[in-house]
Amino acid sequence: MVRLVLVLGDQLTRDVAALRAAEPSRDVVVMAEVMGEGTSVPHHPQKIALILAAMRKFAAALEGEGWRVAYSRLDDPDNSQTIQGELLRRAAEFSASEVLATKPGEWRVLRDLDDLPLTVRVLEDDRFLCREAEFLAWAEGRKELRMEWFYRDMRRKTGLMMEGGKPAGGKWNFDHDNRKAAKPDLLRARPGDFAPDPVVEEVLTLVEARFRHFGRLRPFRWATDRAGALAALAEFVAERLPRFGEEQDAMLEGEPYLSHALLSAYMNLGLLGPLEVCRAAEAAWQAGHVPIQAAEGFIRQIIGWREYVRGIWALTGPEYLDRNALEHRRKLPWFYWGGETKMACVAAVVGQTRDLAYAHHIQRLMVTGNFALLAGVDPGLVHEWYLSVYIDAYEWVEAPNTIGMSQFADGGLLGSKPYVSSGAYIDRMSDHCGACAYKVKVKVGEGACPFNLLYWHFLIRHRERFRLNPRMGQMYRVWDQMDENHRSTVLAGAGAVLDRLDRGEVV
Ligand code: FAD
Ligand code: DLZ
Repeated sequence: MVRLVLVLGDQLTRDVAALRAAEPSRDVVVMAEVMGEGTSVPHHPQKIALILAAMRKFAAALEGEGWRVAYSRLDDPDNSQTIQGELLRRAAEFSASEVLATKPGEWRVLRDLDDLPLTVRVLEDDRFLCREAEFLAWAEGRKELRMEWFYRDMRRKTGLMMEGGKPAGGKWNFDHDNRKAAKPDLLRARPGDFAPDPVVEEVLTLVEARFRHFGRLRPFRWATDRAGALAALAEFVAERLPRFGEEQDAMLEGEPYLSHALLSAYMNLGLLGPLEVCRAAEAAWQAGHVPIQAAEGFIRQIIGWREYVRGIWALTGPEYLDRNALEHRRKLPWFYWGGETKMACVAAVVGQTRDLAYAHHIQRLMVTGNFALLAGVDPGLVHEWYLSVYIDAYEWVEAPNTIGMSQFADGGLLGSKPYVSSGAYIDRMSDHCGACAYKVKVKVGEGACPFNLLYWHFLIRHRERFRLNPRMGQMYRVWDQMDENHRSTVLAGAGAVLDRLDRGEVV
């Protein structure tokens, strides 16, 4: 009896569980380009193009290995344009009643599979270093889930940068030497582009014709197969990793990449595995090419944060997407989708996101995320934006980062305090404020930076929740010592900014 083996657009590795469990002599691999996935949120055109091009190349590679692949192209006249529809169509075509699938990274897609009138066997996605059950066992009975403890266990488990059971260099974490403020001599990296080949060109033309979403499609620079992803990894390790860490949190106008890896999209698609990426960083450190703080800081992002957020996603389930602990209800300001804003930092990050489908972590967390949180935007809308606009965005990784880390909508499950700051942090970590229409040093009145005003508004409207938080008490003491008139002017100024947002006026 033929079985269908579903391979989704972000499961492009021979090691994915459903392919490992399948038999090439008997089973048919089903891959489907569908509008249903392309429009589930308004994905950035570069993200759609990357997925479709990588799917086509992966399907060709499987066929080359002898697999039977039933591949639906987006413009096939018979394409039903949903994953479910394509599975049903292929089931009829091959007289199959059983589907082997790897657990999708989005609850919506899993629900759709569960609803099919076929026998669907969903296998765990084990492309992670920590299995779901292992994370659940780790979380069980803990009063607080904190990434740092999880990370240490993952170091012990993988042996990465461990010496005789102890962390290399005698410390788990070298962040004391990392995260320097913006300075002019930061690495102005120009990562190599992957010129579109005929497969990519064909996909670009298709995406251009079919999707009218926020974001520029061209120039398209991404690698679309494993060989390209490996080349991108080698380039990062040789050229940018040595300064990773030190420059991790800095932002410079017109410099989107600095010393960042640009590897998340490839890992999330399946073109690179997390362990091989970490081993490459570890080897560069062992060879003396990379300082310990850079290698440790980078590996922590992957075996620490990446695995941790995936565990949180698996632990919390679909209801996590609806969390709104701070009861924020404001609409997402139009400038997130390309409208005008006078805030130089926000304009830089949104502009870069439109052009590249990429922003690094601090841009996502402390500029666009920070503003949305300070302004009280509905976290569901913030989640939809992040899931749409980034090249690496899939719910399992995006939702905990947005709903938990960035918007504190899970009430502190993922992080112990909200990531909010006034303009001073952005000024220290970037060079955006110099040419901004607002003045970061101005706290109230004409020209005051909206981050300054909204920061206090946020703290005061959530005072009951945060006043006893040991990491925030100091800020409440600062507020309480301010002159009464000053405090009223700050809150009135913040209220005026929020009114302007609500009226759709330029902020
Ligand atoms: P680098 O800065 O060079 O970091 C190296 C690697 O570490 C990344 O490739 C990534 O795999 C991993 N990593 C670092 N931080 C995180 C993190 N917090 N969570 C998971 N992995 C991490 N990452 C995604 O992969 N997909 C998303 O949809 C996504 N959404 C985010 C939304 C918000 C609001 C925030 C604050 C962060 C989000 N991140 C997401 C995490 C992080 O911003 C990206 O992984 C990183 O910017 C990717 O660029 P890079 O490869 O150059 O990473
Ligand atoms: C994101 C995406 C897009 C845009 N298009 C497709 C597609 O046409 N076919 C497909 O199999 N997968 C696509 N994906 C990825 C899926 O949405 C992804 O597998 C789920 O969101 C789970 O992570």
